[in-house]
Amino acid sequence: MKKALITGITGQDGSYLAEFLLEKGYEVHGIKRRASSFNTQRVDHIYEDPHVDNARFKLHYGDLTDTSNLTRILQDIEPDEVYNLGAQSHVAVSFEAPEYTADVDATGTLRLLEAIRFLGLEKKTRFYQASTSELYGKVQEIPQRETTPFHPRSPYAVAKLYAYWITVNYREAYGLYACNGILFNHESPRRGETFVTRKITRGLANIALGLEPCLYMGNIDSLRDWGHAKDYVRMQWMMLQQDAPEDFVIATGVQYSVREFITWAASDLGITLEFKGTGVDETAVVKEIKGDLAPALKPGDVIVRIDPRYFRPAEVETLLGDPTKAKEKLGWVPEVTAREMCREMVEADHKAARRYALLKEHGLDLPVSLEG
Ligand code: NDP
Ligand code: GDR
Repeated sequence: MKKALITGITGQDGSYLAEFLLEKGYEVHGIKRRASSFNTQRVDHIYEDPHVDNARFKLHYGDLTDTSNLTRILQDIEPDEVYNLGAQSHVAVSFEAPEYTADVDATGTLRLLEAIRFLGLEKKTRFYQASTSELYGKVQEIPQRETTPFHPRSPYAVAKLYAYWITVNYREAYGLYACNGILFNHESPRRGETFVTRKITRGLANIALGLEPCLYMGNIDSLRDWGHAKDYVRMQWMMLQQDAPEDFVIATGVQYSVREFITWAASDLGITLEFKGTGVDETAVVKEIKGDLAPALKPGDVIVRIDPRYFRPAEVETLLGDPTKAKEKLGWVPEVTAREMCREMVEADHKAARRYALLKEHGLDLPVSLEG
């Protein structure tokens, strides 16, 4: 039975990848951080009681900032595959916590690679690095492919640039089977609540049911190439099953604006929006409502406003990937479009909002965070 170790198993991708590998028959080990309250919601449904014989899903306490801890876990498991998905993954937060982001995202990757080498596992263990389209930053070529030069625009992207090159370096210097997946934005109902797509689907669902008054956004002209996380974790595994390690761009090849995503999400709630004004004074106003998904709203309500605090000190305005290499060499094609994914996310968030609304109706109020 193959063994995999996933850092970042409690995150969006980690949870889908763990499900995927369990279905493939792997023994799946994950590193989770100690937190003051439960942080395993995304993997609770696949958790197995460690007292049960032949449990194939195992969690270990650890942190990418802790070398001895990583080394010990690798020594105990001797995994066939390591998926390094753990990261301080929020671009805006990386401007607030640049040093921590570098420690986890850049040095953390080095710690893992060096532990593999130190333990003499470089001929056994294959390594996947969660690289990112943020490396392209101020884009030099449209669309972006494996050969497009990098120009990172945030402490997050600069940290990931180090992680990208140290992965290449360990492949070239020590013959490690190590690959970078240069993944463009991918989302799902499990996406963290402060990333833009989830902020929109969750925010609008809450507003539709009267749980929040308004959604405050940053740069809604930003363009992204959005795919579905389930499609993208499949590709992470495929990259480690080749004869020789290579780096791949994973994207859909289609780009939309944040504004379009807001329009879709509203439309999935039966709301037609009209954007009015410009710049920081721009708002989105309810023009028409169909169906019964948005009982708290009426035409004329302002439900989206711009708040400059969500602007970034340096923005990545446009990203569009060219996944030709992944298609030609690995036969990978994304199955879910951004439009379909938006609908799935709205449905999940509307269901959760209905649950909150019902609890509220019965006097069991729950806090609805407006942070994003
Ligand atoms: P998430 O933010 O959902 O998950 C990040 C994971 O990393 C969580 O499990 C988190 O733990 C863990 N983590 C954070 N800090 C540490 C640390 N110090 N030590 C150990 N683990 C830590 O990210 P995604 O699932 O969306 O992304 C997975 C990876 O892919 C990340 O590296 C991200 O940068 C990268 N990426 C993501 C893309 C996307 O569009 N989703 C695109 C390209 C790259 P906890 O739950 O405790 O916070
Ligand atoms: P990104 O994702 O920065 O591309 O990084 P995010 O969803 O945070 O932002 C996408 C774009 O939307 C704009 N935006 C806003 N973003 C947030 N979070 N909140 C807002 O209110 C808002 N308004 C507009 C942003 O400015 C940006 O242009 C994600 C992460 O998953 C990274 O880890 C990953 O590497 C990249 O995708 C690829």
